[in-house]
Amino acid sequence: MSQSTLGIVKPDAVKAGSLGAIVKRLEAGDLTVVGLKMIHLTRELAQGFYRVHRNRPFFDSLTAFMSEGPCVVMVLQGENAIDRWRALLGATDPAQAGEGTIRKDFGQNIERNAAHGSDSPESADFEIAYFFNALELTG
Ligand code: 3AN
Repeated sequence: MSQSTLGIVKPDAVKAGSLGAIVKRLEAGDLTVVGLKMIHLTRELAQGFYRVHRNRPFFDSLTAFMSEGPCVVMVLQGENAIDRWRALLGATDPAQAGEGTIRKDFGQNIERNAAHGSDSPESADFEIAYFFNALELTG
């Protein structure tokens, strides 16, 4: 079943110049980019995006990080895209992530972990609509 998922190349990875390498990984993994833009999130937009984590101890630090510089948000499509993108990302904590995964190779720590992927179809629907309207998506 073809699915859509939201990917973010986070501010740490954009600043490090890893955007192209990360996009190359997902294209090599047979995911198709159907929407993409670079944005500099405000603190409020980051808080809204991560609202499910609002009561977690890392919420303030996470939303400060996500608004510290530009990030790239993208919609990825393909068979089973949600799980396949998360497999390419690896575990949330780069120290636990498998060899050859994006977070292992580009992440610094559990917060500054290079990239994001939706974790369920419901999250993907919310997250894609948070950043994109229909005119900005080609698929
Ligand atoms: P994932 O992005 O792997 O689905 P979530 O949804 O549990 O992980 O966490 C969302 C984001 O919050 C992570 N990508 C990471 O940047 C940050 N995060 C998660 N757990 C921690 C933690 N214990 N300390 C700091 N930041 C965290």
